[in-house]
Amino acid sequence: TTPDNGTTLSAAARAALETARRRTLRLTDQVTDDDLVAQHSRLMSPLVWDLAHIANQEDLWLVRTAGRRPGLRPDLDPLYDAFQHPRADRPALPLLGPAAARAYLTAVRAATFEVLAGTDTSPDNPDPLLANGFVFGMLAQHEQQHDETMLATLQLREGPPVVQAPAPPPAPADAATLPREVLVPGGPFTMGTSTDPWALDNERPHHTVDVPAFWLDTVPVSNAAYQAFVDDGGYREPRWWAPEGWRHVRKAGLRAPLFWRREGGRWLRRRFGVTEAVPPDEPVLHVCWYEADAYARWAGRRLPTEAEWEKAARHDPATGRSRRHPWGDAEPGPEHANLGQRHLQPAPVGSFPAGAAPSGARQLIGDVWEWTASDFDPYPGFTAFPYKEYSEVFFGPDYKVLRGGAFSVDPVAGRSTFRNWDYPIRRQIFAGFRTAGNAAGEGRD
Ligand code: AVJ
Ligand code: FE
Repeated sequence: TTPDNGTTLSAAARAALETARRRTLRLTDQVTDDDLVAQHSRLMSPLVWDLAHIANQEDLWLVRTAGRRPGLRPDLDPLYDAFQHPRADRPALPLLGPAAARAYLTAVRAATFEVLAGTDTSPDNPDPLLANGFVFGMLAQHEQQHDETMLATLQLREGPPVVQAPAPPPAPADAATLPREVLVPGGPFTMGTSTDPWALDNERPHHTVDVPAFWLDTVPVSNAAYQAFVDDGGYREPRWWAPEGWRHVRKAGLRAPLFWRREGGRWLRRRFGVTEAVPPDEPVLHVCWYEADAYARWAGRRLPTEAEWEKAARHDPATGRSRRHPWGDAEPGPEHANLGQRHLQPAPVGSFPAGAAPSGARQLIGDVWEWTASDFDPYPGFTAFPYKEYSEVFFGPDYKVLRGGAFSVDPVAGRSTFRNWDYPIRRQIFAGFRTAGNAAGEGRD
């Protein structure tokens, strides 16, 4: 549950920063220096940029801002400012090399821990950046987001594998007999949070939203279900697609999810350097918003709105309260959700009965990010904190919201209020979806 004093939050911040750092190093320790500086995709930075950017943001926010120290390399700020250089241009910048980037990470981290040890992280600290250790939690979440980005870069990279992890456990026995959909009763619920200590600005403040009853898929859409859409000619049929989606399908020549390939009459899929038959019972992955939207229309369904998704993931009809997670307020454990890069793939649909929501929906947290129907907009009463470039500059119709987090996401960001966003054409993120349907007049609570 939520830690409630400075000591607990200090220890939690330290642990979260250490977990992220172990992952940062693990993701890159099998990668050669040439590979670290290479551009594996124009959509991504060279990995060596991510490494030094992680260090530079920590230098800026923890050493200089929280610690009021001169910092280690303020001169590097322009080079590692994501807004000054688009990803495609970053390989040409005079970046720190791999050894220098790693040394920068280590040096900043030593200073960070000195700052943390001297910081009052109790809720009473009048500085909102320091109260509850917020800025330390924010930087742990920042690093884990770049760990996810680096994992996406490694997925795009051609060549033999440089990351491995054990497969998740097989689906539980009841996975085959779950109802196709669950009913989420209508009525108001509390969306967002004003109290979660490390919730980011876009998750705040909490507010009441009246969500009519709706049906939601019990589990994410599987590869088998999605393949039925592909095999039915879904990518050749304009009526399933939003107009801009159809233009994109034509222009980009989309025929199936990213990393799928047709060979000898069957679908193969490349994952982290290994090619295998598409596993039918895994959630579909690497589809863009337009593909998710088209599939839903083909299936006679629609994507859930962001409010519907969050209600399904948090609202407890028995108490009227919004929980932190679908299963309750307990921290995510391995029995609840596939998070934290323990496995480098989603678990089969129907996994994690212990992580089910009150409605019976499973896998809302972990496994795959889920596209929602909604644009990335601020909640009523939103204030940018601590900087406009985290969320505010992205608000508007250009971005669609994703919820729930994938196997790539650390538990530090695996809460049901967390919001992710991307362009509706993007497929390199670890995104799938589930569908919804109206249930007018049914089951108001
Ligand atoms: C929230 C995943 C869209 O990667 O652009 C990283 C997270 N913000 N550094 C991104 C982020 C600043 C952000 N997303
Ligand atoms: Fe960043």
